[in-house]
Amino acid sequence: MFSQPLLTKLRNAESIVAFTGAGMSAESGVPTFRGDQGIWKKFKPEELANFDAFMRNPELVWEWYKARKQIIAAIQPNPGHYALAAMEKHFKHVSIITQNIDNLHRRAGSSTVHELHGNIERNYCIGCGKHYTNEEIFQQDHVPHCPVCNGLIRPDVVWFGELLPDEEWNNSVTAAEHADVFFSIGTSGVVYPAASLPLMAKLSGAYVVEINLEPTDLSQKVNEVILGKSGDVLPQLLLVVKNN
Ligand code: BV8
Ligand code: ZN
Repeated sequence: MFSQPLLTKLRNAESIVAFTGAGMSAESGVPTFRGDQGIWKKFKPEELANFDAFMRNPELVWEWYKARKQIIAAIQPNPGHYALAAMEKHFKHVSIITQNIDNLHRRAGSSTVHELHGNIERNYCIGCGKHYTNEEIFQQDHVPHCPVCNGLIRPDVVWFGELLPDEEWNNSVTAAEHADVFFSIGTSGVVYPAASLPLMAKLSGAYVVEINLEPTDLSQKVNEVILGKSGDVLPQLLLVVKNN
């Protein structure tokens, strides 16, 4: 499953980066975006995951995010998440750069996680910026409002047309540029600027490996493609690293 060049790169590597998308959490029960039961099947991204849609119809957007919060609160990280967390014992630097808002990498024990698109466990008031937990907003039925300024509360995620959080983006670019081996895991690589990171890493000399159920737009541009479920491939990779 793993080529000799990859094993050699891993043997001499100090910095490993895992860039993850919805496919990383699929085996935990989080619907992917573009898969057949994908959540985008029912709703188009521009309809829900953008600020104008929220201001136009906050009920609809909140109904959708509350449903996703409940799904994510009821699931666990999968063996893929735990394998990436365990990699920290075998390399000097292991960075997770994720497009996922499900907090599963942290829950699996990864210590360096750059959340490019936010985190569904956080919320904030668009009026005064005050932060609220899911527990606090679930006390309010319908659309949660800020008890301080009565502003609308929104999930702390990045919507289409919104800039990514500076610190998360800058830390992700730095990690990509210093990676010895860069894994692109369970992402279709269609949403920017996140999708530009694997090539940024390759241009900086990283050995770039794609792990996905099927080929993507990225497959032609990386050094190695491993077709399979991340929940199967990553634990096997950890075993190889342990004995490498
Ligand atoms: C911005 C949070 C500046 C919210 C998300 C350049 C070119 C074209 C368009 C643009 C561009 N630059 C900017 C844009 C616009 C836009 C964009 O990229 N549009 C796309 C659709 C073309 N980008 C933005 O708006 C970004 N902001 O650029 O600001 C700006 C401002 C004004 C005007 C212009 C620019 C903000 C983007 C962030 C949006 N927020 N999420 C929420 O979740 O509710 S994006 C969301 O969708 C995810 O975070 C993720 O990024 C994306 C979904 O992609 P994936 O995670 O890859 O999931 P997908 O289902 O597609 O694929 C899953 C893969 O896994 C598949 O390949 C499958 O085969 C595989 N798989 C499945 N199971 C498994 C598996 N693999 C392994 N194992 C398994 N078990
Ligand atoms: Zn407020």
